[in-house]
Amino acid sequence: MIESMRIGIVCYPSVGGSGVMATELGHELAKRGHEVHFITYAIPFRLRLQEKNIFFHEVEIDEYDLFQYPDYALTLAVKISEVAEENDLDILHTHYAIPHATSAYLARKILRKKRPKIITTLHGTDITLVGKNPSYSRIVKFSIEESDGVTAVSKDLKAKTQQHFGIEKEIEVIYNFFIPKPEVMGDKSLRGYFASEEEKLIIHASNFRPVKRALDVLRIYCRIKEKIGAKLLLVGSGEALGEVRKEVADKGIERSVHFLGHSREIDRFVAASDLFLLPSEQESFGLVALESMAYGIPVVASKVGGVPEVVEDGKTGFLAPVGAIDEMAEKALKILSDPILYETMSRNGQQRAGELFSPQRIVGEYEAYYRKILDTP
Ligand code: GMT
Repeated sequence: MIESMRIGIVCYPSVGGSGVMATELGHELAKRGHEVHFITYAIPFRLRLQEKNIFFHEVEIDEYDLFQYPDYALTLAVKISEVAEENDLDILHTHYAIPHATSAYLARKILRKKRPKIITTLHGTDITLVGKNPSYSRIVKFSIEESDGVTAVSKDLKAKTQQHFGIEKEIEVIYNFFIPKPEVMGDKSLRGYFASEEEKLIIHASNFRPVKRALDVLRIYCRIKEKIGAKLLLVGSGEALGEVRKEVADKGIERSVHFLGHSREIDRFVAASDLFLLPSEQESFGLVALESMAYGIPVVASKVGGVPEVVEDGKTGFLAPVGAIDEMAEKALKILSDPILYETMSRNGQQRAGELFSPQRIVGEYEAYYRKILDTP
């Protein structure tokens, strides 16, 4: 039994895997008796404030005339220092390095008496995209090195962080976890709304940033549709959605592609589908792939970043090189037209999600890591 801790969590409250993970981790830690303080500019969308041991502290964003751009990093640092002092925090866990790890560093400098240990979890583009940008690079490296503990959501992200920043500091790999909703598991009731019984339902959900290669999703789907009846669900919104809509209109397939927009609960759509497509350019983990597997939905994804650590190629789905549209379509068709292969992959996915990426396992790893960092002078 691990003694209870007072933990501050800093994350992005908006839709996105890092914020979702931070929120779910907070819920699980609170259930285990720890006091969990969320510090961010809005209530994280999945946060259940009504639950025991959960607290929320809003960071105000002040828009002063002189500032052309509103500041967040500094007000966050001040808020972290206040919350840490008032609540006697043991641990401050920042999710996504920019600017959270830097604000945490500043907060620790402000504090005079007890300073919480800072743990930074790297999620992906804080290293592979934004972090690499020379305008941020030095401060990202500095903030990682100044954290008391650093975790990465995959072995691949750890390796990339070490290579790119030349960081020698130990980085612990702690995977993401996912808790499937029992009431959604196996629920195919939404299927009939989008597809007929003979048709397959393909899904993609993301923030539709260029890194997600949303046009590849559409093109893979079109190749599948040449061979079998299928409909496509696109969940989410973002800058790349416009070009997808245009191509859908150009091809005249408006009745086959359903744009569902932004959804806070994609579980029901995923569970009702037959296959998830994730042809991203870069993906440090691929939380949606894990979510699909947990609901027994096979995944066809690009072999990139940490995805091969989540999706077991040939067992819980198939992987192919980035941009290999024909190969991904071929592999999708293989899964969709072979009921025995489908069932096997579906079962394997659920088993893998439950064994390797369960909250019991991952939250336990975080607790042990917190304790280790607290015990390190
Ligand atoms: O980096 C992003 O694209 C945003 C970030 C997020 O906040 O959702 O996504 C990253 O973190 C997720 C949670 O750990 C991972 O599942 C995603 O793979 C990762 N995105 C990328 O690496 C592109």
